[in-house]
Amino acid sequence: MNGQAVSAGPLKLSTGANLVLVTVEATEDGATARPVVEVGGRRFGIESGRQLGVSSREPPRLKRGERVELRRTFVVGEPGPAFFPRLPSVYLPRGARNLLQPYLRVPGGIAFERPVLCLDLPAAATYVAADEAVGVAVGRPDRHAEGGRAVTWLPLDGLWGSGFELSLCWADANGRTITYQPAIRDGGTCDWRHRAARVKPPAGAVWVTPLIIKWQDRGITGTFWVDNVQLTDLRTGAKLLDCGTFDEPAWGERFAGTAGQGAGGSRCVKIVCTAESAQRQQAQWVRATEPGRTPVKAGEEYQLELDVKCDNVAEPGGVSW
Ligand SMILES: [Ca+2]
Repeated sequence: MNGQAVSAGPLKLSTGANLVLVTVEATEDGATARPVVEVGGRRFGIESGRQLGVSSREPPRLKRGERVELRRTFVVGEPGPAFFPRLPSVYLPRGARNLLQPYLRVPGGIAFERPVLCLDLPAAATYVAADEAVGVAVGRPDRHAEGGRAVTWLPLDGLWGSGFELSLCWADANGRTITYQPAIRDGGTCDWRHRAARVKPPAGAVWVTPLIIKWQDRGITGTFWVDNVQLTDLRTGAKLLDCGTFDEPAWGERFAGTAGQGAGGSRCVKIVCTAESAQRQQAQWVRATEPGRTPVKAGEEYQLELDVKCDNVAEPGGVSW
């Protein structure tokens, strides 16, 4: 546990991330391993990353002498009173629908695999629907009654890490910056994955320029790769960026892109954040020429897309959502 050998039996979890790693060796052919950790009266399988009884995934059958390593991370929040509401009991009108906004602190440096949110309510209250406006995609709910409680497991398909950011720099008619809008964030460790976000220009914006950035003063470390950045006008379907693959001739010789490591062996942007550069800003504008701004219209909606890959991208403070 957390790199230290411990005996089987009660484990003491500390505040923050607790990595439980179990090494299993099969003593006969066809053996399976299903280690279990019980936390707060709930049993969690180490192998599946989900609560037992929820996942139908079967543990692998092992050959005699075969060894496997199974692991799972438990994150324990800071002890203290509930953030909201600061009441021992909350009364809700019968028949009412109420919006519950969880504030979950996602520790930096943890690569989440299939995170699931457990919503444990009194039997009189049931989960209705998820509002994805907060930027987290919620998968199909798995609901069941459990000891007079209504328990719902919600797969969080879009709980991303942080450290990499695609920021949109919006500018007015004079080219003056109005704001930098964080549009897509990612982190942890992941192979190439496609990310998309819908955005609208803020008041007064007539230009936009995407910026790939690792912000300064946040202690961010790790390496990320970015490719195929595109901005689409959702009304007309027009693709607005002409330099988002980083392979376009317009980039010229002076562009320090990384050849051969992008999608399909193409050129991409690679940013390496070391401990020495952790407090420095590292960034790349998505524009092949100056000023390279893209015109936008007020009131229109745009889709921003990109491919990103991360290797151990960690932001010590993590992110909340
Ligand atoms: Ca490329």
